[in-house]
Amino acid sequence: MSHFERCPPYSAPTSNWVYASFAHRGAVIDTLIFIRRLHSAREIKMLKFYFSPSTSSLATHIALLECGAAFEPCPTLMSKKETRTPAYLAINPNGKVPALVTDSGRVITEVAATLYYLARAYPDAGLWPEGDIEDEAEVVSWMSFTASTMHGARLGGAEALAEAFEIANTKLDDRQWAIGRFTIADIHLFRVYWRFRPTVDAPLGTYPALESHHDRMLARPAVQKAMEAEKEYG
Ligand SMILES: N[C@@H](CCC(=O)N[C@@H](CS)C(=O)NCC(=O)O)C(=O)O
Repeated sequence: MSHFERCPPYSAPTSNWVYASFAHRGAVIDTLIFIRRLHSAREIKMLKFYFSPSTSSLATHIALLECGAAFEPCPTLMSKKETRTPAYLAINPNGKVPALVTDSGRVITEVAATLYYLARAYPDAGLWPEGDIEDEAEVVSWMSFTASTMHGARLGGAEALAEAFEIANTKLDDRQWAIGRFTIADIHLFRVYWRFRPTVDAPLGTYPALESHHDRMLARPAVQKAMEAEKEYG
């Protein structure tokens, strides 16, 4: 059975228990109980999450886990060109992951938009600086910078990436987190730096603020869990 048969576009969710496919059965019982409790206390949301391991969608995966969201993983492997199949292009005509499909059947694409949706849909996770207009604007600023300047720099190779890392390092300065407190901006920034730091291959100490941000992110359980879960898919 192909992954699209398992995750048909726009079909109604059938179960709350699908996250189990991400992990070994015995190990997920506690998680399932947690998700059940969480969703009995609030409006039930079931999201479909289209992803390819270790790509841009890792940011969305981390945010899903930070939020304790119930979701159905829909692996869409770049290595098998599954992002370019007619079935997937019907979900995201841009042929990129991530994509999230909400309960209502609406498709949300682009890392920044998926992170924003999750942060607002799960306010208890505290990933969005609700109500402080300057903080909100700064999160948008960081995510625009990460998506365009930083991620875009990969097309220019190591030199362009190094330039973008230098800017990010200066912007971070002595802050622990991008806007001073942990938000979706940190998840986005981490994913791009993590993915492209081997390309730049700079000696430790070149980007001190970015490096400690990276280590701080790696210490978060949601980051570790997302990375571990994605190993299953190659
Ligand atoms: N601007 C997009 C970029 C997403 C992106 O580049 N995704 C890549 C993986 S890192 C992808 O899905 N590529 C598949 C393809 O080009 O076939 C976003 O922020 O979501």
